[in-house]
Amino acid sequence: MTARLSERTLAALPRQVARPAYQRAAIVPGIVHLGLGAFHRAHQAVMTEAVLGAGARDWGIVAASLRSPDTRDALAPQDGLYTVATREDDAETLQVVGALVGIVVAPEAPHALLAAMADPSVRIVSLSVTEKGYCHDPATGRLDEAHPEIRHDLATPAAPRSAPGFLAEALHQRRAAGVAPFTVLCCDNLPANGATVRRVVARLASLRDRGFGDWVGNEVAFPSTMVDRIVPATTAEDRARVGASLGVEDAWPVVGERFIQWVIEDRFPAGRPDWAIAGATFTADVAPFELMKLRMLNGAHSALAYLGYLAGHETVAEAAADPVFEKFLRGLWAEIAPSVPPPPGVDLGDYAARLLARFRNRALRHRTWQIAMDGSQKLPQRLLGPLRAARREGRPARHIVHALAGWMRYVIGQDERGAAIDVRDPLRAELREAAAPGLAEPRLVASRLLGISAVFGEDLAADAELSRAFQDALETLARQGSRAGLQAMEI
Ligand code: CS2
Repeated sequence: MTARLSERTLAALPRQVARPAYQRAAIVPGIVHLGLGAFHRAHQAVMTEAVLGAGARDWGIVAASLRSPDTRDALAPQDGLYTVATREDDAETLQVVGALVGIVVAPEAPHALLAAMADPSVRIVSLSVTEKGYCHDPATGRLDEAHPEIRHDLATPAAPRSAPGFLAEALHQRRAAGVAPFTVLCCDNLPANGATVRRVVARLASLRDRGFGDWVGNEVAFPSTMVDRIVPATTAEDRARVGASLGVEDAWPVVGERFIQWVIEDRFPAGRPDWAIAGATFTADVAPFELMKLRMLNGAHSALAYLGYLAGHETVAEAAADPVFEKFLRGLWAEIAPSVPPPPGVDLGDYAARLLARFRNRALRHRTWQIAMDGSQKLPQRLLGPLRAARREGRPARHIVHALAGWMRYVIGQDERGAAIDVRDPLRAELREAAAPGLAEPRLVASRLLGISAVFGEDLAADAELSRAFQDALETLARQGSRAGLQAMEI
């Protein structure tokens, strides 16, 4: 049996594998991170690793899984160590990261997690819990007060389940103990993510006690961030390949592209690591970076996910290499770009060209199915924002509408060969009900889905011309299929 990656085996790794350049035992936790997924481990943890490597000691990360014990079970026997494999086509580099100095599984030990968050040495609580983890209404960005986890957390605040519930209770404990609040650092792809999380947590807090809600709204900092690195779910093949290169087993490495970007609003009253040394950008205004990334990158990703999946493309790299899709992407970007005020020094044409190259990275198997998940939570900021801007300004939006119709076609739940699609979405029941008339009645399905206000708000369904455009697009997709439908688009 091969040995396992751990403190003990670290010294025996091949020379070219980067590893912690500091004494891990001397590191004190300064950050609690909620959401121990692949993205965090390849993004914020890597940037923090560089800060620790440069000599800072007080920014170790205690990371918490809010659901499953799987990552803890994989990493605990490895002393929290794991590998980041950076791949671009044929090139690969490996780095073992030591920044995770503690791992908690929230459902097993909610009190231990709260104690870590309430510890005065912790000055930042960061999050990557995906869009749906905030228990908000995606169309309005407000707390969904009927959400089962929110109802639970209001009934039992001292043993929460949701991310907002943990934030509210830990802040409550700090306030009661006279400890300054931590800064809440959202690392998810939400629009105006700092302000959105502030609104959600302050509302939850005020449902507990009005004065507490005001305190959260006024005294706690929620800087906004734009986060970017493509990090697909790790596969069995990735594990085997990384293990072979290391010479020891790593039960859960992560694999990502070389590109990494983090733009952070510089508002950390309790202090922060100097992530700039790892390439992060601190700025007063994240909004233009965030709009560009959510709309140009994530919007195109979702379009490729639905239309690509339907066309039989298993990965983004496959879809983006298909000339029919490339042409579609160019048309989509041309419609999205006018809704994006370019951040200082950025040319949107160059940005789009770079995105196409990133999507085509053959070394990543980023499944279209993975990105297709949770569309109801993603589409408002990715594609509906640009659609509203186009309608307001009288600009064409055929590609945007077609991409959204791709989602509608996808949630009908049957692929082009008649096989069932495993549609994952917190609104799955509602989507399934709306899409029930199925492929036989695409026009009806389009208007029923458009009527789901948690996704589309009230305004889009009221736009008669737009409703017809959705009906036409879904009919084309249902009749002709995704790829032939794109070919038939007269652009
Ligand atoms: C993707 C993102 O899964 C998805 O919805 O669009 O995870 C994307 O890969 C990242 O935001 C890239 O930074």
